[in-house]
Amino acid sequence: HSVVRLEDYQPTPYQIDRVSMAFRLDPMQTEITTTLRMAPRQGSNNSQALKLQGDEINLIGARLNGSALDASHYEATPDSFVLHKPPQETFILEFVTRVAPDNNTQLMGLYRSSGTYCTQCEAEGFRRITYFYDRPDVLSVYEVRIEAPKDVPYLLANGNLIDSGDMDTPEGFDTAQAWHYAVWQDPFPKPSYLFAMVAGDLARVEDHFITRSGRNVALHIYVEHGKEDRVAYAMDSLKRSMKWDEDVFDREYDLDIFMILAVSDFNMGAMENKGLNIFNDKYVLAKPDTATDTDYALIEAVIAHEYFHNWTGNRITCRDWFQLCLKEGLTVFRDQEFSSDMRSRPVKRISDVRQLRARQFPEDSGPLAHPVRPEAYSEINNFYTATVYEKGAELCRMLKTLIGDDGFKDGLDLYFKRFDGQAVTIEDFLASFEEACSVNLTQFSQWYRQAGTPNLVATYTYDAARGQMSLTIEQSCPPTPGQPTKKLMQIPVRFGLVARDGSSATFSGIRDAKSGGLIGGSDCTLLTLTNREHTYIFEGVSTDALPSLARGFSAPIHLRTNLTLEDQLILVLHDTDPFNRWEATQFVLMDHLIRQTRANRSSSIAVDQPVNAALIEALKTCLLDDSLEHAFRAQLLQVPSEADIAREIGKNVNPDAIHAARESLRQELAKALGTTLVELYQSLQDGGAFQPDSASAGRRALRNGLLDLILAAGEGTAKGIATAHYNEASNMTDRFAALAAMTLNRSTAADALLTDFHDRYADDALVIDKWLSLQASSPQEGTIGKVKTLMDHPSFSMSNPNRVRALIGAFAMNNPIQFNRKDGEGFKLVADIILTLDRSNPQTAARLANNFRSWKVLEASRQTSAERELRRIANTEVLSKDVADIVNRCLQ
Ligand code: LEU
Repeated sequence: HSVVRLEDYQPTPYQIDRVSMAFRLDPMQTEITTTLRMAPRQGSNNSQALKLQGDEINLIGARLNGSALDASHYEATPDSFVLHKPPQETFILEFVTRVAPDNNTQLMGLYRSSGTYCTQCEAEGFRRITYFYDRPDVLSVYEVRIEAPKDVPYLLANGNLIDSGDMDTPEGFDTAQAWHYAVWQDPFPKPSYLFAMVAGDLARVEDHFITRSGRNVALHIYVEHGKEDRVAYAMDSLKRSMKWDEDVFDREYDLDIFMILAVSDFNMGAMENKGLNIFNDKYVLAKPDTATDTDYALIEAVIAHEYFHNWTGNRITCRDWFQLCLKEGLTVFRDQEFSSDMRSRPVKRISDVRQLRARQFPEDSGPLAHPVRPEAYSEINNFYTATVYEKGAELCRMLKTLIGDDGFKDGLDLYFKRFDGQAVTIEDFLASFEEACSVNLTQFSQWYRQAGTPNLVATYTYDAARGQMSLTIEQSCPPTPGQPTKKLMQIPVRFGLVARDGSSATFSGIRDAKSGGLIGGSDCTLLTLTNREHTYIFEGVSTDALPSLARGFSAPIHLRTNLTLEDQLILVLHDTDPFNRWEATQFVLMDHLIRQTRANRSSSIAVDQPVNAALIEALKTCLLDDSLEHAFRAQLLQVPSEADIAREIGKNVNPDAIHAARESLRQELAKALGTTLVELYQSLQDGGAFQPDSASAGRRALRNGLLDLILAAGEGTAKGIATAHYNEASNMTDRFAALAAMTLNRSTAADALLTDFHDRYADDALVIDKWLSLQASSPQEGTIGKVKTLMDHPSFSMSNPNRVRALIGAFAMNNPIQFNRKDGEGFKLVADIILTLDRSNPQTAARLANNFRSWKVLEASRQTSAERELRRIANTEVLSKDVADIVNRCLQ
């Protein structure tokens, strides 16, 4: 398969400034007439042929300047259209193409979901509708006419509705059926990936938003009939996003209407098409008895993300797909900031870092590692990754840390002003900050070019006699595919000092040990690493103190320090940075887990390591500290995940030993904390009506986290508590938490409640997804058989990506011991499904294949089984480019 390279970028020789399209809708034979107004691009070599992209295009006819083209003038295949002698001034090229939306199982281009016609064009779906320069640097104004029978009442596209009405039934259609049409015009030039068209028999929920300049924007959310009562939170999130973007980023909405459509068949989360966002319904629909607090938070974040794209993505877009992080990294950063303002900033930071470590760190340390701005790809769909999105967001956050809040605002304002209406690069983005803030970001830009998570090693010593602390920090970055050696990075390290006795520690200034130069005064909170090694001398340190480093996770790095367990426990209790309090807790827990895992492996009879008594005391203190948010305390209770532990161990991983270590730690913690857990649990009961706000969600999170830990100690009285928790729950958050805790802690009551849960929600696909995921995540030996059985369950469907992710994705992602089974059956099951799914939906199949990315860290026998399955996939005769790319990179 051919590789696309950043260095080969060339603008197109022709431009397309106007596109008009007419869709005559039919499930099996939609006819699309596309008219392109084109002209040679100024300064381009005009002798070049005109070559447009297609993908499975069925061409019915082509016309140039109104006359039919005969076959000698062009060459058309399903994948491309070449016009041999294109005119040298403005010309009109017209195509008639035909597609069958009902046969489109890839869910790219025009397809139907539960009867609704919809489109998905990012990244390269538009070329499945018509021939085009299907790349983000070709910006055109679109006018779209949609014709359909009247039993398809809503006809939508980007921009503003400019005309609609009745029409004659077109020739060849049943004359008993009346037809209508609508015409939409989008005044903003856009790339083809932002095109959208929708038609369906839907329910519409309406609201409006008045922008700060007084524009009244109609807000419409379209859902399946009967789901209208699940839209309120999405609508509320949208209005809050619109207001927040005005207040915080000075960005106002620019059309008179903003529409969202929720569909049940969607490959990804959601799509920011101009004025007409299309969403996976999972990120729109919520009511208290079907959605959990996590669902509510995700809806808020995804609604915001897609809305924020209107400026970061749509008004200013990417020059090419290598620049994907330009819009995605920045927009994730923006949605994270929004959620932090709406909810608890420290807790949001903790959960984002958990995500980053769970999804991005394994990517960055394995065969699929790539820079935030990659330099080559063979299938762009495979680069919608945690690295581009989440690490991309971290780079924006670091930039803000380095140049300060005001500088960041100035740089962004310049970026918006200078590049509005353009398709640009990361260099353009960084240049805005360099110019606005007079800084040099050359070294910083390495973050976009180099893959891999940098390692920092920090060593401190405290000299009481001189009142000095010396702190040495060394950086390195491991090799990644194609990048054996790395350049030094610019790394912001936020810090503070924490006195050993918990009082506040001050210092008078910081000097560079080598040059003696002053780095900062008594108010300094940021160290900026640029060399391989720095030694800082803190002078006038008031009391025996510890450094608290990388506060708020100030860079996406892996940090080792010479802080002892005792030192870390001081941070657990006294650090004023909530993130580092949590981080210190995780450190102490991880230390135990690593030792326990080692013990489990070295002897056939596992010997439980004693849990650090001071840790138990510290946890107890935190749990009972009412000055700490509930949600924060809930985070402290969550033991590092099995994947976290595997990553920390890094090689020769035995998932069974890790699982057992984590189980035994949870059990020991639960026993040691005993009544503290139960009493706190009981005090958190709440009788009021469900509210989705952050404080209420935090209280539920703590109560549910406590229940989970109580169950870990063994069934005893816990079974009764958990069963009551399930039965008496007044909302999905609590009911599902009880079910999950019982299932994952192997309660004997779990099976009966799983059946009850299914029967209560059998008709509710999104709730049944939770039921599927939970069973696939169960560590029990029988899970693999259960997953196979569930694939035959009437609720499961291989053609719906949400179902596939719920069952198979959860098995591969959330069930380390069953997916990585020693007998290889877990790998085999997932490989079989990848191969089956690849025939209908390669994009979703490739996503599943990503779960093999950490196979090389496993112990030898498991590596062998994983490799066997990867080779079996790679050697399959008919394989999509998507899956082949992932599997071949995994094997490299
Ligand atoms: N641009 C989308 C997003 O907001 C992704 C797309 C591929 C559906 O993440």
